[in-house]
Amino acid sequence: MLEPIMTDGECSTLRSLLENTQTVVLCCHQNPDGDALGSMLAMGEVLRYLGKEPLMVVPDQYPDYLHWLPNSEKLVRYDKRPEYVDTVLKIADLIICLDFNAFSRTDEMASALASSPAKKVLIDHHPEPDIDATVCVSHPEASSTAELVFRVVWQLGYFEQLGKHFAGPIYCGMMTDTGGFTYNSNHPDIFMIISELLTKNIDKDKIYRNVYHNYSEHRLRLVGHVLCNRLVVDEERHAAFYTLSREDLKRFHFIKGDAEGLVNMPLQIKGLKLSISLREDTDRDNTIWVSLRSVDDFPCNEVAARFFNGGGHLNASGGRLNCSLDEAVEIVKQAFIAFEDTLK
Ligand SMILES: [Mn+2]
Repeated sequence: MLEPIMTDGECSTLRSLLENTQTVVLCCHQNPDGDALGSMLAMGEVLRYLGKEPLMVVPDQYPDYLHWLPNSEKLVRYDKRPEYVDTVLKIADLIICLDFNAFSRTDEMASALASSPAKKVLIDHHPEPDIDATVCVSHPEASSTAELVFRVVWQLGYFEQLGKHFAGPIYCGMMTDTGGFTYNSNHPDIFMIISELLTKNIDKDKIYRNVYHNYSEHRLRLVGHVLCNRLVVDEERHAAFYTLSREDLKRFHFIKGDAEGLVNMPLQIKGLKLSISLREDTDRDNTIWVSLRSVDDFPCNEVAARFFNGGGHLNASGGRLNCSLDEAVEIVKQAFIAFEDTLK
């Protein structure tokens, strides 16, 4: 039913890597999201099925709404235990890179990954992979890395033997990277995969609630505050932005994950094509985290690359500025003007 995603050669190379290596490290990008963690935990389950206990490393903290994921207590944070992870990376025979396309996306962990003698496998859906991998499964058109992990496992023939601790994280990754299957999810295969996952007795409604109905009262009030007081809509250019200052974050007891999904909300305005979030870092001065979302064929990744030192997908991108919030607002206004022909 599903088209193979790897060539026969890639498939047998990957099988032999997975079955014949001893020390395996799984890793994902910094600020891990549902897709990064879901892909990693599902892959961890595959290796456990093959009789190995992989080291699963996240570069830094992951959001509270993902703590329910099975086996997440086994995740090791690189920012907390760098020496330990470095030691394992030096003796590892295999590193599986999930949901990122360049080592720099793992922040502090990048040099240890690059210098490790281990063979690398890349499974990812970000464009232009820049990692020298023995097996590279890179498909920017895929809904999520979790979908790719499913397809890889399906082709390897492992799926039947796996259970809900594989299926749940895969569903979580696919769901979160498509906004609950509301964008980038029109391919019929996606729903074939979901129907296979459901045979493993996952509770998809519970997974939805775990992820999307897991907010504090503060988060809800922060959303109200942003939409009411911080959102600036450029009606003429079909674009909007908002700011989240450190003061705002403090006032609403901001914790990691509280801004999740907020940047999509302005796109609920009829005709709006581009939404940009500017968030001041909670600790570092002059660091603004930029998040961009767009609809249809408007390329927010081009805006991210040209104005915000970033990049990403056509409809979902990110970036970072080293300046004040006021200066960042000026840059957003310039970006709206620069892209006005495409926006109008
Ligand atoms: Mn992803």
